[in-house]
Amino acid sequence: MSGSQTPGLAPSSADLPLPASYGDPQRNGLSAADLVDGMTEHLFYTLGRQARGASHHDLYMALSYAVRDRLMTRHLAYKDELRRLRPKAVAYLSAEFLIGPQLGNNLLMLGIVEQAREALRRFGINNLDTVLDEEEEPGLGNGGLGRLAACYMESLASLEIPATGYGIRYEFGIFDQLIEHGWQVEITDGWLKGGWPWELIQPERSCRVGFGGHTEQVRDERGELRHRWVPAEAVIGIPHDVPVLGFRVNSCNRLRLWRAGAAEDFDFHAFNRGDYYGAVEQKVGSETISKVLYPNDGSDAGRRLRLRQQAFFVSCSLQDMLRSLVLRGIPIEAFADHWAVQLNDTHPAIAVAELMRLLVDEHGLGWEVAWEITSRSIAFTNHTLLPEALECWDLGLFASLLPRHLEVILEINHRYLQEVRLRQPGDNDLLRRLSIIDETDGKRVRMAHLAVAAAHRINGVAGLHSELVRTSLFPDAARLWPERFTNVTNGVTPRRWLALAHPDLGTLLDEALGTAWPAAPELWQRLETWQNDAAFLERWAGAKRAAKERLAALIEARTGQVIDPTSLFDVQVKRIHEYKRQHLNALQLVAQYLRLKRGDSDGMVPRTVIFGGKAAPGYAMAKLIIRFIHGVAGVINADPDVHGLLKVVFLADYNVKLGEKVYPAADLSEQISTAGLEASGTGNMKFTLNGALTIGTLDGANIEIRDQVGAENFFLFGRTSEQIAELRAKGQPHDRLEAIPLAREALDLISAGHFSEGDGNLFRPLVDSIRGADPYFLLADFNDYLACQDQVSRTWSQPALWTRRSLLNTARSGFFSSDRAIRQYCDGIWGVRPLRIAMTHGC
Ligand code: NBG
Repeated sequence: MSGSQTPGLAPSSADLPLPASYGDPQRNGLSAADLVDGMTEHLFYTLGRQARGASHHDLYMALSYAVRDRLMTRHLAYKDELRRLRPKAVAYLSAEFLIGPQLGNNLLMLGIVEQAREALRRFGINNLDTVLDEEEEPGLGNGGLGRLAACYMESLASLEIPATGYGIRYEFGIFDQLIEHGWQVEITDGWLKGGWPWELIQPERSCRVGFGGHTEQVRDERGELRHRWVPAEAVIGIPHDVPVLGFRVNSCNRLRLWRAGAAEDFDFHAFNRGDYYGAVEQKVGSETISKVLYPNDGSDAGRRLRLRQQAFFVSCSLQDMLRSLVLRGIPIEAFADHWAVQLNDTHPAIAVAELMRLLVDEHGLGWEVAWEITSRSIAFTNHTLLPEALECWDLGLFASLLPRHLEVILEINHRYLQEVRLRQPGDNDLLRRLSIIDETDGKRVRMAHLAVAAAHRINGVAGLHSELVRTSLFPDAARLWPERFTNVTNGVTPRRWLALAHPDLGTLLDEALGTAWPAAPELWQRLETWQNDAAFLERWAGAKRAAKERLAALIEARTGQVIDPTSLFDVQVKRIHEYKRQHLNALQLVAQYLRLKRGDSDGMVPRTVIFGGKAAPGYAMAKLIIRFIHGVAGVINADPDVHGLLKVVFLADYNVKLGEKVYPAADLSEQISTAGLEASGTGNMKFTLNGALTIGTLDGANIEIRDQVGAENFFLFGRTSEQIAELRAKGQPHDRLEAIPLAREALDLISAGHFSEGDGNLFRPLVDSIRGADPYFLLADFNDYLACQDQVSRTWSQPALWTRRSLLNTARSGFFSSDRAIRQYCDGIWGVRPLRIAMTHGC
């Protein structure tokens, strides 16, 4: 398209100037001296500072800008290649991207950590971490699902797969957690306050999205009846792009996050009437769409706004994809050959209706052609079986905000159910179960059903979960269209979660395996060669000890608690939820405490039990669990009888940044969810990668972790998902507490107020839930859990054995690299291939 001109843009011509570094790795300035030059320029011109007197934050900003320049060189060269070769690309649609701090990661990706260290020394800084610590975490997600999206974006770039991540640029991300008197307090997360150097605003790529209004039918120029939507309101989506570079490759994708703005900043009609506040009102209303990330508390508050958020980012993203075809001269009919659209859970499921609307109403395609394109391009990942997390929208609310989308959905449903009738005539119950519109309790649109009706592939995120998706979540659809259902077990990126987070172990791996290991997990198995080599095991243990010392220092700085880095670090970090059973862990601690009080410390080893995680603000029981952990910690930590055998720590405000400190330091990973309820888990993989041993149930990806690392290197306990299902169906025995004396005593002690300064009522809801219906089966697994913890202690008392098992966990965790998962998506779902670019000058 050389020489062509888009209105308002400069002509694209080979004669126009390019930066000297463009497309040229040799002139790309990756030396320390180049970084110093870049930083100096940015300090001076971008930040308006002299190098003399620059603060740590200034230096963080300057280094980030200098690094971003180097990403841009690659990003623009990659974009040129995409424009030229027009390959198929992935569009990963997700309401959450928990990307974590960017600077350290991008230094690692570019391979310039040492150069950055040296550059900073020129500014009088001897410790890179002091500058890295300046970065505010972009908290654009709740937990696992959002972090998975970030790992996948990184792997896509590292595997050189063209991809865009589409989401929302929330002004306020997940709340910051404070702990006051043992209770969680939520603080607004102002991550943008100090400026965030990683995004580039692209106003000329803005999109317009409608809401409300009515629909009408009009005849087009060929006399055909067409639907037209006349929205009452329009909002503008403005792209904020974050470059995503792959590991030691030149492909640099992007995360395109949409910020909402008013279609017209200022309503002059209102202003001319003298109504200044009315004039800015619409602007304020539109901007609220991208203000805040919803914590997943299932509350009704703001449901309307949440639906607006979803429709907003999905519409902008699909318009953007369609525009990319137009710009590259590709016919709209070829959409599915150029875009693989992945729906990360149901939040973007409205894409099914929006793509149909855009293709039929705006681009004039026939319904059947549009449907074929939609279902060929869209695939859907389910991330949970918990009913409260499966989104449904009240029909009235839906109609008032998205009247045309509702018509489209009703038409999809009508045709879908016709197809079902043909396959299985006369089964009205089946139709009711499959219908996208749920009519059991007022009419509601079931977003998961919409996604299932359209998607050519539907996957769960671990073996057991995908099986349950087939057999219990969508059994009818899976019976009618078995070929559409598949599994892709989650993965995590070994770059951030090992190379970056655990530099000591990274150095050891560099020496043992060569520096390619972060992108070549098949090499990790070679570690087994050293499993009986005392000197190597000593170095392995040394790396772990270094990480533990760092975490101990951080805990002391944050909480004032002094912990012993030689004790067993027993860690449970994740969102607080009853199904994840942090309260099983805490109850077990009460039982251990009772044992110790009786002088029964046989076989116990010094342990530091570390918790971390946020509770959804509206989830009272989860917040009470946090309070309970603090109550138990307070008593145990203050009791001299415990003799240094037990210490309990709660790390406030758990996030990606803190995770990078915690995973490398863990000896034991607690993965103790009620079997059948954790879809996969990804924290479990990060621990394994870092050489922690797991104590866990047969749930989610724990099953595959155990298969990979070997049963003898995994502490297994608890009922299976079938046994839990059976117990759930036939009810649990009433006298079950009789068989678990330690649990009964522990519950009595809690009820007596021993962990709540004598207040017997404080933890009553928790105790009543366990003593009563015990919906998460703590008691069913309690004895087994306790016995398994004893086995952990016995193994810990044989340090050489423990270290050997730690090494085997890392050596055998290659399967859990997100590269493997992304390859599976590429081959089995998306049909996309890598696009390599070798950067040469002027490409
Ligand atoms: C979470 C599951 C985890 C899983 C992640 C990523 C949601 C809705 N689900 O088990 O609870 O690891 O998704 O797939 O956040």
